[in-house]
Amino acid sequence: MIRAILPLVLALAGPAAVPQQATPAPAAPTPPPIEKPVLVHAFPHDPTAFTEGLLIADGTLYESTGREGESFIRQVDLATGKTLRRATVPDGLFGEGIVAWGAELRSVTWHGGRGFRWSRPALKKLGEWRYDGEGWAMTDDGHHIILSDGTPRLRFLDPATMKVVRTLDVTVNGRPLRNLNELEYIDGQVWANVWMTPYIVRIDPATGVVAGVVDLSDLVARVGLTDRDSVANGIAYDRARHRIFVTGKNWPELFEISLPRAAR
Ligand SMILES: [Ca+2]
Repeated sequence: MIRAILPLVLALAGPAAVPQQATPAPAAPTPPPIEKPVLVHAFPHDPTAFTEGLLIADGTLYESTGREGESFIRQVDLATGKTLRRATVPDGLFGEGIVAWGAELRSVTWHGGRGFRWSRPALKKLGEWRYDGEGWAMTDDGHHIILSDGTPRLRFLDPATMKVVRTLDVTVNGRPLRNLNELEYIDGQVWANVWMTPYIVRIDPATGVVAGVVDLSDLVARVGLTDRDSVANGIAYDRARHRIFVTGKNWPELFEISLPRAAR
């Protein structure tokens, strides 16, 4: 875990000191601010849920979970954390993220390029779609579906065809930032959990530059899990009520958070 965190920490720390040279190096990019969120409210969360995707659509919370044999698409009651409906990801695949589009949820799986379409809220499987490479998470900006795959490159898909229309290379301090995982589009930025770290990065969707880092360390400490896989993952935005929710894999709680106004 330490090794996984180091690249981001090093990147955030800015360029290493170098001996004075005759030719000055180009100005380094300004490091993004690191922001501690305010905890607004804690809700129960199913500790068996290996959270891969989280979203709110039409006031309803949906969650997808991973691991073979434990991969589900769920409708969840926010107040109690109870599963209201559940669909099983087919064929023992490792489920990853979900996105709501129209009257559907669409989901991806880790390996094999198999995505699925589900009705909502009934969660009946409607069909399948394909993509290249791995699938980690999705969100949408109202025009395109955005797909992460663990690399620094986000794919923007045409929701009608699910084909790639553009890509976005994400950088922090001028360096590529890999392990982009769960996504949420919030007020004109793409938020992404960085896998195996307590950080969410806020990405400018025009440039790919990380504009801010949300540090969930206090919430990680609060849940106190020691399993190295029980990382922060899952971001949902209630667009109607401007509420932001985060959780983690097997976390017993799901949190509404806010950022200090100055950070937004
Ligand atoms: Ca999300």
